[in-house]
Amino acid sequence: MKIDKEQLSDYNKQFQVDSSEYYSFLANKLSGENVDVEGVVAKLTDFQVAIPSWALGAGGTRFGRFSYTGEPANLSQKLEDIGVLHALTGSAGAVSLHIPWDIPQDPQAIKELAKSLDIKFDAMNSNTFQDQPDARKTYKHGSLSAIKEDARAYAVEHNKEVIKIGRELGSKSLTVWLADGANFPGQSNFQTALTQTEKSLKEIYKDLPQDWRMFIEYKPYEPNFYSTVIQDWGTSFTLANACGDRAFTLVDLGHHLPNTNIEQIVATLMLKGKLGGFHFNDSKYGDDDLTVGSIKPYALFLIFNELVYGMKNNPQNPDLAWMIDASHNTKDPLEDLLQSLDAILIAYAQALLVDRKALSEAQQQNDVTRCQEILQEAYRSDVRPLVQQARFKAGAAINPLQAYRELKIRENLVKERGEKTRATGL
Ligand SMILES: [Mn+2]
Repeated sequence: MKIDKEQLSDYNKQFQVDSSEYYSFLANKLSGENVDVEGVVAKLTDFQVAIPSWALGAGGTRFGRFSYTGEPANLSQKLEDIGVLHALTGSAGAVSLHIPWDIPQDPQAIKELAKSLDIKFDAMNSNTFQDQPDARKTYKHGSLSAIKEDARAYAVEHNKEVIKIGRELGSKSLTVWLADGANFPGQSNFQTALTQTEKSLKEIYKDLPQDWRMFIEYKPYEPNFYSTVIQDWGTSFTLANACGDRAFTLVDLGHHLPNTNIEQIVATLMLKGKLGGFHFNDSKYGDDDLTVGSIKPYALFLIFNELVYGMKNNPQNPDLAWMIDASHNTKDPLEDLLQSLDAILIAYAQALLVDRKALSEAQQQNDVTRCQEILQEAYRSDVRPLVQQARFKAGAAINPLQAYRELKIRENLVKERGEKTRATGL
């Protein structure tokens, strides 16, 4: 199903007056505080987040999966779902494909469909964390770090294949996340595993086209519970440096131990020009993959505060690849993604409002109270009118979630696809 602009502009009419009064009030207030309001809105309009192809269906846990009705049954339908999200929000203009779950059978047709929906192909994701039915080698004891040479070679070959598929589609980056690790002490030699991983990544890197980037994701535990080969940002950073200029660290919000200072990691990596990608989600305990901003919105704001600072002050760091990496066990996946997109833009808008000059002065004077107040002043601002204005300017829905429900999108998808379709994925 496709939403046309006219349908949305008709739908928006009922809110326009309210929304613009609300916006004018805030814009006046912020202009009085020397905020370039139009500049902020333009940045919000430009901000695009990739939707991963595995997030359009219901997720699951190791205890099971409950499908949602009207799930996309193939890649074209997944792109159509992202098209719906993009039409409603104006900020979901990219897809991140997972191989082999979403190998395009007809790359040209998929490219054309994506183009018609204004969707770009962001980072390609390889998968060496599970065996496929036709697998010739097993990843049971690791992939890029495996002690067996043939398993390593098989995993390297898979990543090269992913690059090949990505090239056909116009993607420019590869994300590598490894499940490799150990469940028990003594099971693997840490130094050997890291050495093998570095060798394997270098092999993949050799195959990386000149205009491509490689992102190395880290995670402290799960599915292995004693150790993970790429456990933290420092390990990823070391590997990225070993590979070369086009290899970067990727930060996934859920891939940290509780209370890790993620904003400081972001700042360090951007200073060193090595932050390549960013995966959004939220968590209470571990890699919970909950809706962005649903548990720790202040932490999200503090992270965005460093991202905004880095985007302005660190030309040595490339543009970032943004993606939502969440899972939806109980909610409608599209509603969940709309909530995440909203939370991302709200945190970004709040971070754009931080008075950096005043903050720097307060830091110079060691005025700790003032420093805290400056950040909280921005965080406590209701920036929703700015986000709504950005959407309105992009021809999207002022209130995407409400529009999604009132336009009965899920009901229409069920009518088109049936109750029992099931998205590919875990
Ligand atoms: Mn991730």
